[in-house]
Amino acid sequence: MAKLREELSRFLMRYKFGIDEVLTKITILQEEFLHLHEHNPIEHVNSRLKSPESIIGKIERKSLDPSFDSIRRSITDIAGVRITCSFIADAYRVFDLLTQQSDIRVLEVKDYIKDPKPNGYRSLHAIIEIPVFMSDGVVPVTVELQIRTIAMDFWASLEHKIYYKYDGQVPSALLGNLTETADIAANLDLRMERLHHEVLALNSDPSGQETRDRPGDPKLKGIGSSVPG
Ligand code: 0O2
Repeated sequence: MAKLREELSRFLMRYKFGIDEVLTKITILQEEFLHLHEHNPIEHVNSRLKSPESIIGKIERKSLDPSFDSIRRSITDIAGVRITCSFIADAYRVFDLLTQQSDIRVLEVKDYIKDPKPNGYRSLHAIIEIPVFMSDGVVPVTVELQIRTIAMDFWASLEHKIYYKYDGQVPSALLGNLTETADIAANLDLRMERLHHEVLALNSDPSGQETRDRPGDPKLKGIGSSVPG
């Protein structure tokens, strides 16, 4: 039992170091943005290491072989980092800045901003692999990245609380309300981003003559057309 505990804590330690590596990269980006650019795309960052109980729960739910090898291959969210950004374009920018780094390997991307879940959940997810240098060699560690806006994060944390309060059996009226609220939050994101661009344009042209959206902004294309104002 003592040996198993020791092995488990060594196994989880790698994931903690994987989180540390990703957080260092994010801190560097944040500090660089603070010094060199007017706008910092990152609002806040959270990280979490999955607890042994939660890992065991997932092994049971997914009927996985309980060996470390199988857990490493099948459970990709033992290490999780969530980055909250001000705007949708910032979420994609931070995603690119991180995933284009040469020591990061992207294993999977799920873009729930472009394709929201049926309940309205929006977020940009990626499973990445990052090298961790241990005393006995280098180990690739998988980390789940979740990148989203403040509005998406606000909605997801409320939905999460409601889901747990009702133990997954959320009344359908409440579910409908949640999905509607997710659409309102998405609309808020678009309007806030549009406002932000208008202020930027005003700053670059104080005469105020060029206050339209940037026509070529790919992240706003199409999705802004239904926004009133
Ligand atoms: P926790 O406690 O946040 O870690 P998986 O079972 O993880 O392999 P899945 O569902 O294919 O499978 O992964 P996906 O879609 O990338 O979602 C993983 C995580 O995204 C979840 O982790 C949540 O954190 C978040 N998430 C996904 N869908 C929703 C949603 O509808 N509402 C909210 N609030 N969060 C969501 P965990 O393990 O569920 O929880």
